[in-house]
Amino acid sequence: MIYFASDVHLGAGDEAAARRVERRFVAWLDAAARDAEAIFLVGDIFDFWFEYRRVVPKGFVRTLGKLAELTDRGIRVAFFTGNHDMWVGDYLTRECGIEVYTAPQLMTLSGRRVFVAHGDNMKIDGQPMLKLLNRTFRSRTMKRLFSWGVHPDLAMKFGHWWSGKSRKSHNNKDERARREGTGGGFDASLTEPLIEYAREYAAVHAVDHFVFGHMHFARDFREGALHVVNLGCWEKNPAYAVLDDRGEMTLKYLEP
Ligand SMILES: [Mn+2]
Repeated sequence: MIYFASDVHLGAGDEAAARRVERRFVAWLDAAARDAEAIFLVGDIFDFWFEYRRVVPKGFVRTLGKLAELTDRGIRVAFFTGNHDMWVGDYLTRECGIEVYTAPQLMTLSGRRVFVAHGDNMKIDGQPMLKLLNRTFRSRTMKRLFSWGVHPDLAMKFGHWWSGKSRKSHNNKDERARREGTGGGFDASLTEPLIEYAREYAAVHAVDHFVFGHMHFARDFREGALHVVNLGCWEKNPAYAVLDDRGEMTLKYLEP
């Protein structure tokens, strides 16, 4: 079995809330590890992460310890960076044995072609400001500037402020969707850009399943041969996906 989860946003909110989410995530990892051949973490696992050559952020010990334990046992762990944790360096690989991917991947898993991506930076041509921000934050210069010019405590303070702001704007979108009566408190149309991306990609590549995070809305979308799974966020809409040995992919919901 291969498991997929995203948008855990470890470290978000107050200390008690963050600890609750982390315990739950570690319990989920434990449960998955019973029959997991691989675990795919599809972005925004950390609400904010920035690592220096010799310094990593405080916290996350339960998660890091568990991930190291799983890879020591021979379970493959693949980590895709999201827009909140794009600054992951080589620490997770060297210390925890995790494979890190910074770009979307088309992989063969359980005999199926599976496209995996966090889902940020896709279909955002109509949003020049977002495009510019993405480019700035991803640039090597920005990373170097932070590494050498900003005290770690200050960098973390900025990062948490920025992450909180970004999550809030996401939540406001949900709130708007609720007011406009799309129901359930979440708006399925949020996932449309990614579904559109998948449609276009599938027109020129053979893909059995698409897996995305980012939109914080769990959705299992099928249209003819197209299958797109959107993983939910752990704070409000927790869900994960399982790819079984026959190559079937299923979205499973957890209690919010
Ligand atoms: Mn997210």
